[in-house]
Amino acid sequence: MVFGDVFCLFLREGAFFLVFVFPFPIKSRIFVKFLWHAVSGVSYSFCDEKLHNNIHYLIKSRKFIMKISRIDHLGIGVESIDAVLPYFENVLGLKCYAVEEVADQKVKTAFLKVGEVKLELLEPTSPESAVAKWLEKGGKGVHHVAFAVEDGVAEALVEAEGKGVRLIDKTPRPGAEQMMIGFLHPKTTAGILTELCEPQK
Ligand code: CMX
Repeated sequence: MVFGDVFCLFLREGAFFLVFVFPFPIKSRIFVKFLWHAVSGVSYSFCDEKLHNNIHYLIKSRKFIMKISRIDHLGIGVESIDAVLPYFENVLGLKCYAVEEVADQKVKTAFLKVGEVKLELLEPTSPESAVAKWLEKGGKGVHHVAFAVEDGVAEALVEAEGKGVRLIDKTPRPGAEQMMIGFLHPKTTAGILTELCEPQK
């Protein structure tokens, strides 16, 4: 056993002891979050990625089930935003309040609000775009459901992976509307391409 292995073991057992065995019940959510960040920060520096994820999960799994506060938006895949916008605006009476290109996803987006929930029309800007491929294979209508997460997308992704969900994004990345986003693979999410999101800090 090299020093690194012993150190990782110490970290893992230490985290377990602090969270599960520590005689005083840890009531404070802030304290647990602080602890989690401290241990995960150290584990990230010294351990391999899998062990780091295990440490994250171990600590989170005690109490933290990701907190979904609402559906942030429904992503709707379309060939052309201009072609479908009249339906949403002139028939449903919704208003498009923003158009934005998300270059790394190779899509143009248009946003409309329905109460708290947004509709995100997604038009591919390249045949390489995930949305273009989905449309090409006959996809129509709702492309993904985006849930707003309160406790952080990074943490939610780690938790989801720890529970057997396949990640498309290992870490959060910038999406439209100044959100940080992460996708879960539809094969492990009841067939629904799932996005987790939170406002960028
Ligand atoms: N909803 C449900 N299932 C979907 C899907 C979707 N939107 N897109 C693909 N799938 C299914 C396919 O039907 C396929 O199922 P089968 O194997 O049974 O045929 C499977 O997932 C694999 O699909 P694929 O066509 O082989 O395509 P890829 O594996 O290349 O990509 C996916 C699929 C989900 C990984 C990819 O589309 C992706 O990374 N999506 C996330 C990113 C994204 O959609 N970005 C656009 C949104 C931009 C934004 O909101 O900011």
